[in-house]
Order: sequence, then structure tokens, then C-alpha cells
Amino acid sequence: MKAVIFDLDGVITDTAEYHFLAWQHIAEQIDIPFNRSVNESLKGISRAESLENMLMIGGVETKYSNAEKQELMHQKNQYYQALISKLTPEDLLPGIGRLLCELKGENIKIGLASSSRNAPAILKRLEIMDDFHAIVDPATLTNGKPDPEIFLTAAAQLGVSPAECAAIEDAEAGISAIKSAGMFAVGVGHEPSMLQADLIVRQTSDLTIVLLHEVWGKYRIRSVKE
Ligand code: B16
Ligand code: MG
Repeated sequence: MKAVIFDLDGVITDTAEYHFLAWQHIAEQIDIPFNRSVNESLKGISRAESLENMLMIGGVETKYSNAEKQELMHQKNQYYQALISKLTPEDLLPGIGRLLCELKGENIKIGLASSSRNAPAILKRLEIMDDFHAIVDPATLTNGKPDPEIFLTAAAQLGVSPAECAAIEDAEAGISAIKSAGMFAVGVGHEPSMLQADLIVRQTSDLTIVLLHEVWGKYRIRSVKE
């Protein structure tokens, strides 16, 4: 294991909740149904794709022009940015600060593979920007998660091969992307969506370097036998 690549929302900090609140605000405004189960299906998905999915679920996929959709995305992002402007280092999810220190202590490279265009602003607010050796800019990618492109790009930027990377995600689309990239997948959560992961932890406080090394060892042995 030469590198660990992190998802952001739902892994490093609980901005998944802020995305939910911001989309809920938009759904109320245009009067379409929205709940946590719909929100679950948007995790890890880009802003534009999230809006398309919401409109489809609401049965209004043809109602809005491109300009109106841009305006809805803009309003969602403004609401979201107001929420993230209050983030502080206290908002790191439990255990993440410790894990970053442990990885640095062992010279394991650290990357970020977040679909969020707000990721750099969030890392700055959490005061962990300097811990990352590579931060993929999702605006430069052709395909979003579950396509492996974002994880493969992170590995390339870190100068390691995918087989040498572990990656941590909270969303089904993200776990699929990691597995398609040929990496060791760590899932955070307890949804059935985590089933493809090589290691599942219920919460971020369970993530330690000891656990990663332990399960990585078994995974490598299994990979060699297969
Ligand atoms: P933005 P991740 C993803 O971040 C979120 O899970 C997803 O809900 C959001 O729509 C997407 O980022 C885009 O975010 O609107 O800030 O560009 O989980 O890949 O870190
Ligand atoms: Mg996420």
C-alpha cells in the first residue's frame, strides 16, 4: 500500500448532509418530491447529473431549459456554499485527522478523489489542504463516478500504480469506481451499497492504519491466488 485516496463528502467531513439540505431546498422550490433515499442515490454524483436524476424522479425531466437548469444548480451551490463557509477543523469526521497523521508517519501518499468542485475550499476550511499530495480537479475529467477515471487520475498524479492504492468511499458509485480502477476499496457505512468493498467499516473512527495494513495483507494474498 503506497497510497491512500480519499473521497471527501461523507468520508473526510459530513458535507453529505449539506448536499442533502441544499438539494432539499431546490426540490421544495420547484415542488418535486425529495427525501433521504433519493439523496442516497445522488452521493458521489456530479451536480449536473444529480439535478437530472432529481428531475427525472420528479417526473419533470423535460420541463426546464438548459439555462433554467444552470440557474437551479447555481442556487443549489450558493445554498451549499453558505453551509460550508461555517466549517472548521472540528468538522473533520472522527478518526480522519489521526489517520492522516498515521499515513504521513509511514510516508504513504495521500490523494483526494472527490466529485465536488468545492473540495479545495472545504479542505482549506478543515485546515488539511497541505496533507494531500494530489487533489484531482473533477472539472478536468470526462467521466464521473462510477467510472474509474477520477481514481486512476489520482494514482497517476501520485506516481503509483492502481494496485498499490487503497481508496475510501461512502457511496455506491464511488466503491464501483474504485473496484473498476483495480484498487483496494474501503467502504464507510452500513448500506447494502457497500457490498463490493474489500473492507467495510461502520464509521470513520474505525479507520486505522493498523486495520488497513491487516486487511490489505489478506487482500494481496487473495489477489495473488486469484
Ligand atoms: P459539488 P464526493 C460529491 O462529492 C458528493 O457526494 C455529491 O453529492 C455532489 O453532488 C458532488 O460531490 C458534486 O459536488 O456540487 O460541490 O461540485 O462524495 O465525490 O466527495
Ligand atoms: Mg462521498
